[in-house]
Amino acid sequence: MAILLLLDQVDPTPLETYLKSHPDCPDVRIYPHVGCVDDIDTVVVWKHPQGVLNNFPNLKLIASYGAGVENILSDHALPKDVPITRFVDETLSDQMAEFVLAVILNHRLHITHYRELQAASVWRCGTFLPDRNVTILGMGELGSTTANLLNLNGYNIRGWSRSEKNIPGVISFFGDDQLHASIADADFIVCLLPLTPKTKHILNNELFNATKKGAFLINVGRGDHLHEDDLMDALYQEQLSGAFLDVFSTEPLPADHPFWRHPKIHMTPHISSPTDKQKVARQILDNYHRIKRGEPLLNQVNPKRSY
Ligand code: NDP
Ligand code: OXD
Repeated sequence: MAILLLLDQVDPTPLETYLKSHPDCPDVRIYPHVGCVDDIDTVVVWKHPQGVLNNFPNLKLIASYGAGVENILSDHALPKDVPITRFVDETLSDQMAEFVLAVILNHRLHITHYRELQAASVWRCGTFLPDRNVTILGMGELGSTTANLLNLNGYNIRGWSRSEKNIPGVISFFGDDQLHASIADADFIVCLLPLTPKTKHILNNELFNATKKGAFLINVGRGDHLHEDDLMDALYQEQLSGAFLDVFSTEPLPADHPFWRHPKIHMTPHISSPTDKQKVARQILDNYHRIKRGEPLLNQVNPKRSY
């Protein structure tokens, strides 16, 4: 039997090498070089071409290369009853927490702004922003680790999730009714939600107007969490003071997209927490063997919840 790597926008070669470095690894193939479709019992996917997962009659496992699974769950030809796993990992959570802290510090301490002044040979001193209220939307693996790191650094944290949380130093808000209350005092809104039918375009005018004027948005979840026109509007109206975006509805972001040149938008190309290939390789193999032994899987997704 064989593992098929179906990865878009990710070089499959390092993952193939890490997988094959383990003596318990079966045959590995890289799409589109599938060979006999009957051999494929596991697929590893990232932004895979929609519709292809149905081509493998002996498929037993769909493993996401990353934490987000929206691309898998929205596949119209997703084989029924094949378990789906995702990447959950301490390093992934720690990287994200560090990234969000860095974005907040950059904004409060005006680091990027001083680089711009340097380029113009301008000596001008400002003061640090006092802003320390952070609301994190999504208090799962990444959100809760981010909350803990920010809390240790003296930030006041509110977290919003589906279910109530009991995390020391974090005020928990939960359910649709408490969304606006969770962001009412936010200086920073951090989106770490999964993309689901319920969270699509959750970062919209209604939400921006429920926060205090001048809040700063950080989207490290998914591009489709954001209603792009509403962001442009909120920045123009100064309801938001700025936005840091790591994820976009279309990736790579088209060259003519207005975000590229917007003075209040700071962007990175979906790098806030990359998958560690060595670690994901081990998780994939562990689940491969769990399936064979009929054991419960690590980090199995619940499709009914959509994340
Ligand atoms: P988890 O599944 O661990 O956590 C998701 C959180 O969102 C949970 O707290 C969940 O609530 C909450 N949630 C989901 N739906 C709703 C809803 N309708 N209303 C309120 N809360 C909701 O996910 P991770 O923390 O592992 O990852 C989050 C996302 O981060 C990924 O799906 C991915 O899109 C993104 N990501 C981005 C990366 C990047 O490089 N930019 C890297 C990795 C991930 P509850 O706890 O009650 O279930
Ligand atoms: C992920 C990502 O979901 O990198 O893991 O976006």
